[in-house]
Amino acid sequence: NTAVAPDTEAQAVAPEHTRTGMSKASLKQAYIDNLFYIQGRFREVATPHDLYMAAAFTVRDRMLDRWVKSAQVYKTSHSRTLCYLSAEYLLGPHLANNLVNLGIAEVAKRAGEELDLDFNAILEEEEEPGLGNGGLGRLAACYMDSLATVQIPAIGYGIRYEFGIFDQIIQDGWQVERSDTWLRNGNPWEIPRPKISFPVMYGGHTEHYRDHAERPRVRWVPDMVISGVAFDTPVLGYGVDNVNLLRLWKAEAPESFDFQVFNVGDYYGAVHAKIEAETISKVLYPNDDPEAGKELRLKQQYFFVSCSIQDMIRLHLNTVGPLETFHEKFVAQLNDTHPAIAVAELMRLLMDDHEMPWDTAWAITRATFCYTNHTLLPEALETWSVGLFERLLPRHLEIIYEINRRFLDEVRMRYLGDEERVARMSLIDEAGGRRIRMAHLAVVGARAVNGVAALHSELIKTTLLKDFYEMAPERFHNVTNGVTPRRFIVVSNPRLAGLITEMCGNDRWIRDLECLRDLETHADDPGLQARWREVKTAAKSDLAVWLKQHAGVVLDPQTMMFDIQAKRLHEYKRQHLNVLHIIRVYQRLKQNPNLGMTPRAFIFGGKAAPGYYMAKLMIKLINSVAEVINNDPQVNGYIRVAFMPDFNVKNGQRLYPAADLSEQISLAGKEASGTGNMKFSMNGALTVGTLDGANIEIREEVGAENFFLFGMTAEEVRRKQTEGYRPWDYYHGDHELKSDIDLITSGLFSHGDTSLFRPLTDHLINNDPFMVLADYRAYLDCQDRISEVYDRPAEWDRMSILNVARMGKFSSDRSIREYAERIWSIEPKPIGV
Ligand code: BZD
Repeated sequence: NTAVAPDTEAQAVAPEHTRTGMSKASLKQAYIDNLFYIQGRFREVATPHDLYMAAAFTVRDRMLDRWVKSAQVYKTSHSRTLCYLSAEYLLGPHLANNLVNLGIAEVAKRAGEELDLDFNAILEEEEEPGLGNGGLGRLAACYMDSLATVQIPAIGYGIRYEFGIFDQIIQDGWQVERSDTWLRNGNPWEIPRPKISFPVMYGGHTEHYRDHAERPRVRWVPDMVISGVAFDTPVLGYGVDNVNLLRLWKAEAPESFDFQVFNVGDYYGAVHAKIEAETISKVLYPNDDPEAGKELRLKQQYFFVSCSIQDMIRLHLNTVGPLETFHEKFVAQLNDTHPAIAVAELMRLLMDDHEMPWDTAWAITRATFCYTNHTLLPEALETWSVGLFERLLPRHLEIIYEINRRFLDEVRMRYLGDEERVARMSLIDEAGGRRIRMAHLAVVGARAVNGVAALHSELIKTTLLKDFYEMAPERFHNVTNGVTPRRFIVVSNPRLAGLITEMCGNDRWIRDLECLRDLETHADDPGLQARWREVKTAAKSDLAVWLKQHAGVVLDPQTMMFDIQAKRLHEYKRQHLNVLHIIRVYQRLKQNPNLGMTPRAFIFGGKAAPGYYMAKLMIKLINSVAEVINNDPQVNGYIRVAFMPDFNVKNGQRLYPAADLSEQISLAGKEASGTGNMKFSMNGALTVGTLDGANIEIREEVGAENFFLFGMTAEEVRRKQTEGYRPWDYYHGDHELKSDIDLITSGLFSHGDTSLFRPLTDHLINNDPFMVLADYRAYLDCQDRISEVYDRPAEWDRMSILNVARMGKFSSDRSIREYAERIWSIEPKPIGV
């Protein structure tokens, strides 16, 4: 093009293809070409978004040859393939991550500089796909990164929501939700596949008949058919040529949709039907526990599951052949129960469409699925009313009944006369309105079940799925969660990544996180400690700048400890315990303004489910306490409180590097694993935490002396609950606790309004289901110890270095290898381009 003078350097590397070349000159030329030919712009008139798109296409081009090659290798070698079925993928921005995984982050940055581009501004321009709520959705994204990196052939299946998780803004201290319009400016990372499309049926009735050979058959006559269209996103592994596929389905009215034939004269009705079809992939449900009975949610689940299973069958028939070997080609991992209907769907397709007898179909189905549980909270276990199922998925209900009938026969045979056990294990909860227990369907239909941290997996066996464990203990596993160090160290914290690489002498740790152990020998080295601290302070400064701009709070990165709790707002996660500590410190300072204390910035981030009143009130409380403290000159030199609006992957990447202290304070036994705990610790934060979820394993790894432990154990919690927990006694038995709670109700934080926070304080005093009051004193004592240690920098830095050095276990690469070896039996398949 003529807009920019051709680069002489670019001409010098002529043999390099402009779409694949990795040299600086090629990248520059490709960037200018893309800006011109794809965006139709030259530099002088390009908008920031044009500049971003040109960068995205330049990077995407470099993934495509690897993608095609991977597909070829996987196909010709008939590779056993993992299909990850997840209703959520919380991917985060692609551009920086893909640059890192391609290994061209540095050269691209230099190319950008030479083109006079503001590299950071380009990265900031990307709108992240927020197709998930929290930990579960982010785990799916980390696993996609690791699957490619450890070279496991895999397809991630999910939903291409038009609106992802809402954007959070804070108004007058309250959370306000804004719709997330991530597709507004187009998505350069996806490739639409209009020809890969499947019909999905809903409603109607079934017909039982006999075929020409007098075999009993079933026909499902639906009253609605929509179509699912594939949108593919390449997922490149780090430092390898493997590119896996993330295939997300968009709901559309079927192609055969015919206004004339189906809706004679009813034009309006026809348009309505089209809209109804498209509604199915419109919006992500923003609850991180299932809201009972939402018909559209069940439609969404079945929608993506049906498309995915049909796609797997198509792939199998195209490559391997007979469906009898389906389970040898594919393993399907169910990410919680959201895709559990897949068990019935595969049965239906094998029997009704492919004429397989029940026993054969069942053997294949059972051999195909594995199920990951992510919660023990009873209110978070998914059930669907039989009535809704009958209306929406009549054929699946029949199949579920039949699965249940055969399964309960087995139970009866095994436990003669134990009808209570039969009722407990049934796929149908008969108590108070019949409901289908999706977790039971997943367990019965899967050959392996796993929890996401050691404690959680134990509790699954002893409580939630005890009966199932007794019947088939060999099917129960633990795979402790992990997170990808590419996004959560290399991309988020380049300064720390650089320092680690320097200390280790190479960057092998990025693919083998156990290499971080090399840092251990330097933990006491004052030289490293000083640089370690510099890196942390620089990240804190970046965060402080951002928070000043976006939350209007000024924090001092030099003197203040950054104490951060970032996660979904939930009573069991106990953000209010954190707030009680802040109020205690505040009161101490007010009583003794000369108290020499360690300055702290208390930073929060997290979204509340829009319908979860108590969680929203906790946000309001945090912001109200912030307002009082930050404006009180008597204390605000020592403590400040900030709420980061719109905690998402992108903003998380600002928080993790900047934390000195990571708050992981859920009630023991409630947090299945947690993954934020790992992200913080990997970035050198020390953890204050309970013996819950993966905290236990983090503490084991980093050493008890490098972890701030407090609170009851899961066993103590259980005992207290059975003995009868009385929060009232704690409230009256600890005058500081009482005075902290009373300060909330006094109206100090609510401009004199004594009723605003009542629902919260009353609930604590009278019910306190997550035992905040019981752990209060232990938490405060622990926090005092933390402040003391923070005042001894050499000790703190040593602990911080050791935390990072011992985080090898928490790479999602390790998790994926465990799944691959112990559960999936899938071998890595390297790709050589
Ligand atoms: O899954 C979370 C758990 O609470 C964490 O302890 C765990 O670390 C992660 C990953 O295993 N669960 C969720 O995030 N759950 C949801 O987001 C969710 C979403 C929709 C419906 C139900 C739950």
